[in-house]
Amino acid sequence: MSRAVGDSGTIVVLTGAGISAESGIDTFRDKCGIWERNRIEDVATPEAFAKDPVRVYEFYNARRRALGAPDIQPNAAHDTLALLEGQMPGRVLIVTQNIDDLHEQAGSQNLIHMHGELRKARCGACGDVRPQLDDLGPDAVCANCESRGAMRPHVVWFGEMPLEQDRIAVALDACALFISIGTSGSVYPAAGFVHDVRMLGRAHTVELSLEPSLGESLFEERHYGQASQIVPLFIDRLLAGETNFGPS
Ligand code: BJW
Repeated sequence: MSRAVGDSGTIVVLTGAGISAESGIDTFRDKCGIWERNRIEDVATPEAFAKDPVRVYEFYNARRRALGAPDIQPNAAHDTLALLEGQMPGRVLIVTQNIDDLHEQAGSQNLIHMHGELRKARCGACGDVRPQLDDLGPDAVCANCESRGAMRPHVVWFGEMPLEQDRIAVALDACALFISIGTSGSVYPAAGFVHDVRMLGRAHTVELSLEPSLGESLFEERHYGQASQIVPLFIDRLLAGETNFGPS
């Protein structure tokens, strides 16, 4: 039986790099994306960090510095999702694959960073996670356990377990509406969420992106264009009650 979003149904929004593209943050797999300039094996695996930590530190330091530029601001898609949460308190969860903090800057509060956060560092020895606004390097000392050289970017590399999977699974299980925004659908487990939701058969599934993802055919509703345009359009319709996702 499907659930109506209009009364008490919950919404899970999965976001990817595409939602931040118009804010000036590079995507990974588009033309001129991050993986065209860097090999994953060199910068985004635990093995890369073990082999050449300085290179990996510098990869993330450069991205952290870029994120701090004054012109990097949330765009209308981030803003609209924060507005949606404000209009439907307690009923919207954003699960972002992004390590930028543009959702927070826009005002979203119920948010999971499943691939970590660029502005945090984690101690590999004790697991302590702290804000990290400056460059990180091999001499950093953990403020909790005082280990030297164990601090790493608080990000999830290939082969590592994404964060808060249990909480995400509960939310996917309960949701009435699943919206995927600006992700290519190439990285698991996020790429499999739409399949998980469809298997349960209770939620309406929507893809909003610049172009069809690898999982395109699993979405019941699809709209393609710039996130700053298509996300506000879709959310406006949702808030106006102009969408009908099934009987309540
Ligand atoms: C716009 C737009 C605009 C542009 N408007 N749209 C099952 C099957 C096969 C493989 C696996 C599997 N399960 C696990 C794996 C292995 C692996 C994996 O998925 N490999 C694939 C390559 C096949 N997954 C993992 O290793 C994950 N871990 C895991 O599964 O653990 C299980 C485990 C079990 C037991 C023990 C241990 C572990 C971890 C994945 C970590 C991914 N990390 C990265 C880097 C994070 C830090 C960083 O940022 O550096 O996360 S990789 C990178 O890809 C980053 C992103 O979050 C992620 C997804 O990318 P995203 O967001 O989709 O970006 P793009 O560039 O791909 O797409 C952008 C989209 O936006 C495009 O579609 C554009 O069209 C669109 N767009 N402009 C709207 N203006």
